[in-house]
Amino acid sequence: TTRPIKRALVSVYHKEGIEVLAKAFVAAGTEVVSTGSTAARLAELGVNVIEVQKVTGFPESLDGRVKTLDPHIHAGILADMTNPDHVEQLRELGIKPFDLVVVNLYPFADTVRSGANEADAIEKIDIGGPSMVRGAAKNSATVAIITDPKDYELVARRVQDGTGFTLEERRYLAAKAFAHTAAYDATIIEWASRQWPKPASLTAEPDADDAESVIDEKLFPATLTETWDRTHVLRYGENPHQQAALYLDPLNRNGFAHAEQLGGKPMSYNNYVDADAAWRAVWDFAPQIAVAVVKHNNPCGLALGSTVAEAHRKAHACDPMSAYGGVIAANSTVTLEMAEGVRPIFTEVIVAPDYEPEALELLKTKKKNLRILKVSEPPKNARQIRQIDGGLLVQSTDLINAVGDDPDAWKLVSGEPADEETIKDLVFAWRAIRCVKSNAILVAHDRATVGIGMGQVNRVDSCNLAVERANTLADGANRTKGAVAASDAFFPFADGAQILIDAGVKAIVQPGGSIRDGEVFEAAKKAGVTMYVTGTRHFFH
Ligand code: 93A
Repeated sequence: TTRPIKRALVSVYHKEGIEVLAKAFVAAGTEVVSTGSTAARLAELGVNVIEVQKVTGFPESLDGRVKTLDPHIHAGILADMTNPDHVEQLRELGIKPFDLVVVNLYPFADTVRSGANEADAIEKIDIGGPSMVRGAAKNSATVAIITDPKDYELVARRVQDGTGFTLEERRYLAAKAFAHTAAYDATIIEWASRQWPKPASLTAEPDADDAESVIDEKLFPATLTETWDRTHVLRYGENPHQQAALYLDPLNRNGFAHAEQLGGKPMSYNNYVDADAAWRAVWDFAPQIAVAVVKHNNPCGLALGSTVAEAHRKAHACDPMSAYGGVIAANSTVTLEMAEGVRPIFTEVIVAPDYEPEALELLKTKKKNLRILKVSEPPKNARQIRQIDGGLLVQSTDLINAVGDDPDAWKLVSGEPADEETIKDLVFAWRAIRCVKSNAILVAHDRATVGIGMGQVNRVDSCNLAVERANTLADGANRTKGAVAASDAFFPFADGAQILIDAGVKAIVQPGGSIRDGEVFEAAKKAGVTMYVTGTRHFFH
């Protein structure tokens, strides 16, 4: 399986360290094919190098974009010389195989980091290099691929002593090479998705053909044949005259339905619905500490805190009246301090990834009816299933850090850019609004909701509700003044935004995209209110 290196292809951006290779090539009489400046450098070092154009019969062209992208090169890389048919074809084509490919890629990451403009960055996206690397890695049956200058010494030795590499070694080098191109592409993806965010013209619902082609087959198989096992028969359904049971999704073994109950009465159908909503509201805020209080499938308070107890206090303070008989979810371990805070509040269910032993003890002994659930983090690529008459609708979960959630990509359409503190509140409000039933308007201050308007059939009512809740539930305090607001979808008219502006919010975040965006932005501008558009929305019905 060891293959001596008789013919090598060398194309390296960084020329450092190739002296040692050159020396070995000369000593062993290796035939070396190489690109422009690599060939020049190797020639300087005394290698009798063959320029790539000689092999391709085609000039290096388009400013170097096309150098090695040619079948005379790629057939030489990809021919499996253990396959007699490949050997025969190469002979007929007059192409010689390579035993070794040495490539290092255009320095894309360094170029971007140096603050280069877009055109320069694009020019540093290596296409020919990764093609050779991946070709050689695929064909590790006969080719050794080197992408790491640290390996030059090793290669030089193997060239010079005529041993080449064993199959095992070539396979290892191939795996390393695939990792290298994957990391290279990941850098390009990160840059491109920042540089070229999704334009509004593509944010509309994809048409059916599009949707079919991008669907994740694991979550959306052509036929749902998975087995869903019944785990609990519930006492009754949403109402006592309805029968009900819980089934487990085989594709989401960490989901909320799999929660372990540590105390309290059996879970009811409505408990499951509300506790799921509460858990959904907080879990992916991590590593930030978040607590939600939910009633009737909607949050009546959601907040971040430096401790879980603080987050709970802030969430509860949003709407203490509605929190009565609610469900509480925390995305981090419930501490004794939080348990003390929960103790006086009539609560149906508490959900968290864990409990301090003293906290659990207190909840179990002092709140005997409280259902205590311990749940692990669900997978990020989970799906949601909803029944319609005669069918099931399946969609991927709307997660925090969805497209459009990064404030760096938001567009300022009115007022001054928000200061750091305000941005933090806007980001919180925008993330929090995912769990509020549409039409949703959320007013927030200091990383806590202070007024939520949800589930209304027009946005004006949601705006009024959010403002009213913020200000009537606060013992006379004005909680909208100086706060921020988020809207889960665009304002179709300026009237809803005007209600928030009149209530004194200093900044608003919303998707934008209404035909009357101009009027909405104008209303904010007139009042000197900062407004950002995100380009994506967070409907939740
Ligand atoms: O512009 S490319 O994507 N097109 C090519 O056909 C090609 N072939 C090799 N870049 C290409 N390369 C890259 O050129 C290699 O990955 C290497 O980084 C560099 C070496 O070119 P030179 O030898 O002229 O410095």
